[in-house]
Amino acid sequence: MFIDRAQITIKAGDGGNGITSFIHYKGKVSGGPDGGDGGKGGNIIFVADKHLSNLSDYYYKTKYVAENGQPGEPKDCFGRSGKDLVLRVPLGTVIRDKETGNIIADMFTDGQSKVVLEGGDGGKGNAKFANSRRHTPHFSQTGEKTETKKVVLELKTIADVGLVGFPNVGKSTILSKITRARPKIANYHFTTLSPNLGVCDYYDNQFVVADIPGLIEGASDGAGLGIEFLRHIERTRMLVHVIDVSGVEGRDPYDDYLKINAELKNYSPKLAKLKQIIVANKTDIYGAEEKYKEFKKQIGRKHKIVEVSAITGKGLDDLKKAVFTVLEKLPPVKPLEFEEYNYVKPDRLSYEIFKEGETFVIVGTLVDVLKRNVVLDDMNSLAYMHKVLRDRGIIKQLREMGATDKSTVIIGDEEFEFVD
Ligand SMILES: Nc1nc2c(ncn2[C@@H]2O[C@H](COP(=O)(O)OP(=O)(O)OP(=O)(O)O)[C@@H](O)[C@H]2O)c(=O)[nH]1
Ligand SMILES: [Mg+2]
Repeated sequence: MFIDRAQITIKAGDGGNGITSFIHYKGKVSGGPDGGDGGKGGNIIFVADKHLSNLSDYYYKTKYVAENGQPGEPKDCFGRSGKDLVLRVPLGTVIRDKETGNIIADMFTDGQSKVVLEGGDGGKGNAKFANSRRHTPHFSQTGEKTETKKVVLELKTIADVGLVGFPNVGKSTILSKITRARPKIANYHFTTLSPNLGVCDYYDNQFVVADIPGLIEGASDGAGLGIEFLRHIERTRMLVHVIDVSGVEGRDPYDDYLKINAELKNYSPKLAKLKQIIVANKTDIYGAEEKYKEFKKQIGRKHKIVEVSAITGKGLDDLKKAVFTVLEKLPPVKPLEFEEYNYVKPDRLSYEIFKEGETFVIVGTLVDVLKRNVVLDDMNSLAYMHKVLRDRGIIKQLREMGATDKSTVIIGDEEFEFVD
């Protein structure tokens, strides 16, 4: 099955807990703390892979969880880190945050990788909390817990040229003649159900052509196969608008032209504004000549028209040349533009408070941040720290845990008197 959109839930690994342990000698506790740190949780990493053509894997399996970090061990041993989970996606996959709709990444080039979720940090073992005043800390830090995230994967094919037109006008036939692609071709509507890609050689140059299902009037309201698949030509540089000028199906070529453009515009005004070359196809059919002349007049100078017969091959070299001449003047396909995404862990500023008699020890990532930002002999800096402690509810929590004027609060390597 061709799947070009999927919604999955991802979660990076939790950090392993640090542990509390003391040096044992012949079965007796004899010494200082030796509890090791927990390992880091595995990341969720997306990688673009040119060998993949659609997102079907993510349709069947929708939950992806990276491995957790292992807890620390005695003798100062670190817990093993969780393995990263690598999710391979086809080129052109756009990853979005389900909740905000923001683009997280556009997986544009083969091998490109993006860490979308970072594993939780391991907790520190009690060995890390020992210092000159605190020889035997009886506490260790828990590993950082990670949260799940829902992301939407959407394939937006990367191609230079998009073939558009009514069903059965010969789009797939043209692709099969100017590239080595072998799409299904048949004399009925909606033969093509998912995009086909082909590479067209033009002397020493190459361009990628995307053939998509046919459009009909009302497609933007869901008629026929709808307009969803237009996302596959959304980032093309130009369109080749294929018209059956023989009128064998009883429609008027110029009317077809207007209707397709109206549907393109309904999907996206930007898509409708892309440069178009018109291909007048099926000119081998009896009576097509007359209709073509009329059609050419109606199009006037709006677009370049190339007269072809995909069946006999007439005009296909002219078509390649016309397409290449336009492409030459256009910038290459570029990744989507979006604000750079950097995942911020929700509990980046986590902390825990441990009580040891009249002493309260605050540990956690918040402490690391404070340590970096606070200059101890600077009054403003200390006031800032007090504000952070108050804003985060830490002062309140300390009071609830029984802190009084006589209590000592330890933050990192520093001791403070508790001031309410
Ligand atoms: N006589 C004639 N028949 C053609 C020509 N080009 C395509 N056909 C025929 O038209 C029919 C439809 O061709 P396709 O290439 O499948 O058309 P399509 O536009 O891809 O159709 P959908 O995938 O349904 O949108 C097939 O029977 C082709 O053999 C042509 O230049 N002349
Ligand atoms: Mg087709």
